[in-house]
Amino acid sequence: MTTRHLQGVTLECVQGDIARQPDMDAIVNAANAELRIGGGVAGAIHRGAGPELERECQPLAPIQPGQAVITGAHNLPNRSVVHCLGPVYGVDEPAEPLLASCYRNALELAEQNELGSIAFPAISTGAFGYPLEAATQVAFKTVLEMLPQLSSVKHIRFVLFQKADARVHEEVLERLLD
Ligand code: AR6
Repeated sequence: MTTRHLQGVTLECVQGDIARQPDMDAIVNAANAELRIGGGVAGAIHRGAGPELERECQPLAPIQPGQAVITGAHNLPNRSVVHCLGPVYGVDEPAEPLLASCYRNALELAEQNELGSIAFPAISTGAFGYPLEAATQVAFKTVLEMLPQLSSVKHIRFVLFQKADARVHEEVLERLLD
């Protein structure tokens, strides 16, 4: 686990399950365009939230790559879920700005809703095939660029399912900050 304090914001990388982050105001879903239950992160979040989440999502769908929408968290212990549609690697182009938009739009929604903390998974790096290290660089660059604009968000956590992925995040963050 890595923790950094930057411009009044705590930035963390932890190994864990995005659906088990009870101290976070918002958790981010690596969603599908239809905002339905799926595999990976979307499966864990929808299972934790219960069927009311899909019902709340339906009027907001479909969403486009790079877009983010916010809902309640239902049976999850958080206030909100931010649903981001990452790019399918090799299909939705240009991939880098589309992935960056996910992180930027999610943070903007958190600000608009006056949330203090938000946890991200590694969007697009599972079923959507984005190489992990490249995706990690986009994620951290975008978050670091956003830091001066944040006023309500004071705590950003990256939650990686696998230990090796958490290590890649720690290494990329160290390199960017050196
Ligand atoms: N907590 C944290 N990270 C997780 C979890 C979890 N519970 N489960 C998986 N990961 P993915 P995508 C990691 O596939 O690539 C879905 O079926 C995983 O190891 O969830 O954006 C949706 O319905 C990987 O590194 O999201 C969409 O159709 C990362 O989270 C599609 O997959 C993202 O994996 C979205 O694909």
